Amino acid sequence: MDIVEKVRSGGRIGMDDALKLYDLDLFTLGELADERRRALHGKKTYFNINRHINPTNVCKDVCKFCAYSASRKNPNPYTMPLEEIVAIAKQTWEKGGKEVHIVSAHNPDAGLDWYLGMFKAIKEELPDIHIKALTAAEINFLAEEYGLSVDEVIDKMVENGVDSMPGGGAEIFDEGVRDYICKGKVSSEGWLDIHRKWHLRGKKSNATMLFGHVETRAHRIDHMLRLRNLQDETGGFNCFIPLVYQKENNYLRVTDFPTGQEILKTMAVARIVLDNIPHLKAYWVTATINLALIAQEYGANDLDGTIERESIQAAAGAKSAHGMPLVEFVHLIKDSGFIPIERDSLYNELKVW
Ligand code: V47
Repeated sequence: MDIVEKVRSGGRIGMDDALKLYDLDLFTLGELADERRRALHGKKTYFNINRHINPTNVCKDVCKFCAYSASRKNPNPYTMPLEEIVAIAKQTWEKGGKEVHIVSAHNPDAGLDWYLGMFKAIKEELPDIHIKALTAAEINFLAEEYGLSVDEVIDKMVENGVDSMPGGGAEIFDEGVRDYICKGKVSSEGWLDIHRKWHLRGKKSNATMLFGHVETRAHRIDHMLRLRNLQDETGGFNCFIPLVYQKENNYLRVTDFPTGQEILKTMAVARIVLDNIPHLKAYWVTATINLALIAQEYGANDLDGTIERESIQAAAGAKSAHGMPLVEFVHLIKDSGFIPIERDSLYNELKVW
């Protein structure tokens, strides 16, 4: 059976077949991914009204791709006081935002109470806001720094009001690439195990993949297959988010960046390989809004949200420092032929725009 027939018959795609998918022409591959997307979601494109908060950029780790950490090329260390974080969450809620997405660096001076207290303080003021916070890399850092087990950190997250986990810190699971780009950070097995433990509590999370730097297509597929295996076990991933590497102000020397075609192919392959993860996010911050809109025809059914402010990828060159106005966002989705669906953080539909 050729690869096109195999996908159409619903067969599971392994490494060799996924490499063959990449070798298809873009339009055939796009059609296959779009068939999968339409079967799952029709023409719906999901987004949420959210705010990213990055409360500290002081980091003990030294990931080569990172332009955000204050110890690298960004010379402005900051750690927000709890009141500032709560004030941002309040502004978000007053403007109709339903989610705060909180991701920090690994700051050894901030203290466990600061890391967890911010969630409690937000929930005391805003009991109904959804807190998506703490990547597996941060959880691993907190466990190591404060002599706790991962389960103990997770207990504290739940007690303090974290609702779901973002997908950051996954980077690329292949150990050789991982050692080269972010040695010392949570291991691939560690990342997967933290999500496994979170899912076993009945909680949901996302998964990212940082691509377009030194990895090969096979490394990307290996990354997807490891996620698919865990998803078979737990069913706890809501969404997969391929993050396109941003090249400015960091120490990762890359000369060969992915073309728009390669980015769209990666989206399409992800939609087909990850047959058990319901949502595929084209994260406009790193893919650019134009390519994210086209990615809707290559398997993507989620565009993240209005974001408002973002500091991690903006430091590396992404045009995300000031988010995206809601009305413009909705019009862009409609004008590209899709139905904008405002969702909550767990993909319940809130409004058809
Ligand atoms: O893990 C760091 C990435 C991630 C760069 O769960 C970079 O819904 C590109 O995880 N170029 C954090 N990316 C952001 C993240 C995320 C984003 C949006 C939605 C969700 C979700 C999660 O940012 C890190 C890292 O992979 N990152 N530096 C860079 N130069």
